[in-house]
Amino acid sequence: QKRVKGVQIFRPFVYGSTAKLFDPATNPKPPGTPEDHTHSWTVFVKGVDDTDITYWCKKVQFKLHDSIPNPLRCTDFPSYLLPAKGIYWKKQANIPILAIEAGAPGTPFQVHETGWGEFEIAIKLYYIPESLEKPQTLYHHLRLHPYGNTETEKETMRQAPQIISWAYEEQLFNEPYEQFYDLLTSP
Ligand code: SLL
Repeated sequence: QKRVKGVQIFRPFVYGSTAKLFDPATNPKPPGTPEDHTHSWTVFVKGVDDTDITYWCKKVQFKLHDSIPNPLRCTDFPSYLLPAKGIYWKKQANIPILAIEAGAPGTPFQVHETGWGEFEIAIKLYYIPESLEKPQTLYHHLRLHPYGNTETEKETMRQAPQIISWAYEEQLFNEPYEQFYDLLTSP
């Protein structure tokens, strides 16, 4: 296996969270949700404009706060292979560890949850086997409450229907192996 010398490939993606306060009118609590949970939220990794990223990213693991049941959530197969849109639970050692939404290519790797507090989420990206790249971890602070540098920014967010905290990132593959380079650059 040879690396392609002097070549850097960048692939853009978006990661982050979207959170919504429970509200009887706009975001009712699903039955069985614990009393102290105040928000529903989603943490995700996806392509820019919902483009497919599974040609380089094979799976994503989300490490949630230890106070949450089964805090290690893994989306370990491309969601577009699933037959229909919906939430799927994968049983591993009889514990449902995977909640992903199936759909067309470009569907995010994501986890939906409910809770009451903000915390840091470790997001581990696994690359396709051909890449011979080690997984990489990035960190996202789950935002449930309005945030911002100024009172105006916070006030704007207070008016918004949900708290959005998204980041644009570019995955760098430095001198990729030839086989991976071909996969990254084939149309
Ligand atoms: C805080 N340091 O005190 C943080 C911890 C933990 C949030 C926040 C539990 C949800 C569940 C939940 O929301 N934990 O019980 O499933 O703010």
